Amino acid sequence: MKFQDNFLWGTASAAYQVEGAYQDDGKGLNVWDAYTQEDGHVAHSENGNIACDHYHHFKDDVKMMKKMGIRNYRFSISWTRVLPDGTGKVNQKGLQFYSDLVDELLANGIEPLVTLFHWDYPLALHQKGGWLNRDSSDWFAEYAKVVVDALSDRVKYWMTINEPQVFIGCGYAIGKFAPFEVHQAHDLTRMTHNVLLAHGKAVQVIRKYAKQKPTVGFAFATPCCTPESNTPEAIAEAKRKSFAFTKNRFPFELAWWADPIFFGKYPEEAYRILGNDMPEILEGDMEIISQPVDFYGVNIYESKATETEFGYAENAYIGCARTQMGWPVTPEVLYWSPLFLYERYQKPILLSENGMASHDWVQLDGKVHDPQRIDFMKRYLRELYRSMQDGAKVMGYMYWSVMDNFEWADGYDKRFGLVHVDYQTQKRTIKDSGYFYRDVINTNGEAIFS
Ligand code: GCO
Repeated sequence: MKFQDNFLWGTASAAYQVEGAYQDDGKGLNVWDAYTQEDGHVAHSENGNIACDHYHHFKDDVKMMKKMGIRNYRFSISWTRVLPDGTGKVNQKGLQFYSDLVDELLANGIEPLVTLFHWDYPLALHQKGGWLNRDSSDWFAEYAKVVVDALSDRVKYWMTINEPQVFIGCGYAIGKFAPFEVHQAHDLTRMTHNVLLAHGKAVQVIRKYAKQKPTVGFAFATPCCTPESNTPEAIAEAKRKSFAFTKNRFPFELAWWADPIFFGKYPEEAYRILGNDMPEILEGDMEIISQPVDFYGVNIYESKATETEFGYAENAYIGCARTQMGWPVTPEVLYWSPLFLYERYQKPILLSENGMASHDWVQLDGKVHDPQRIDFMKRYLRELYRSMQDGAKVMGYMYWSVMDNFEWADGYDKRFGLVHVDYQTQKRTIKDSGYFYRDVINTNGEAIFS
């Protein structure tokens, strides 16, 4: 039992979570840089100033990936490393870092997958209104062009934005992520519309200026519900809930963000529920937003099996295995979610993130034994395999994350990596799961069945 020959086996990271070097070589500040200097936003008042110092360790980090047999690496570009003010002047040294990283990856037989935006929004643009400003999509398109010009001779795979549900939801609705603001629906819908325009314009830029045929998508979060039983009714209900638009969940929904891209319109229920809070849609907007993409990138960690219209039925997971994040271990989500997404949007799925945080440490023998993560990967990947057998078209799987890193509001406590990072010394130690993943990749999936 193997995955298809061209299956993309990889791992993922994001600039702010790993790079550090937050003021080096002309980099401008982003909202995470700026606002996490204030205490109280992040656990232990930590920030990403240094993080894994990947900016200075990238060569060793790529060697480490090679040692784990990694074939694909999804990383993001820090917008303000490339354009310190978000637009205008290009910082050649910042651009060079990504060019060198791409070269290093390719020289080690690792295919790069680039995410243009993974939440580190330029401070200078935030001060001009950020995503509320109708010009924000043009700012993003300008940035996208700079990156595409510099890297597309070597980079084929592109993701525009990562989890808009989460950076708008956590950043501007509930104030948990930078810039730690709380806005009402009227603003949030406008931000959404500008983010979607930015996505669409970036797709246009990539298609127009890429130096080789690009494969373009995004990486979305997904509130995916799984059925409580295998009856047709339970399956239909899980599907309905997965794509439902509810006032309560807004703006964390799936269809709110994906329907405009694939169907050129917001969900019907959104008009009914949001009324006058719906964004202003100018002529031509929906055409820009619904530029064809090549794949549906999705980050999936857990099922929202019991989520109701009114929130979470907490007791449904009593005693259930949970990761260090407190997320229930629900591998069946990798069976149902790709099937539901593929059926609705008819695009190949890229698992752009999946993984777990656990209480890992370097043990007395100098190794990191993380059997839970190995078990987690087996269980989730077996379900993914089953999903593909039953018709979901899946291009690849990117384990989150290549190494332990800065987990946003949770700081450094939560360890998602295949590689352990000692933040005092920057020493890396490949965990048992990193070696297990090497076997998975080398056997094209067979190792998950042993
Ligand atoms: C996200 C982000 C990652 C997180 C990961 C674990 O999707 O939330 O892409 O940056 O670190 O998902 O929470």
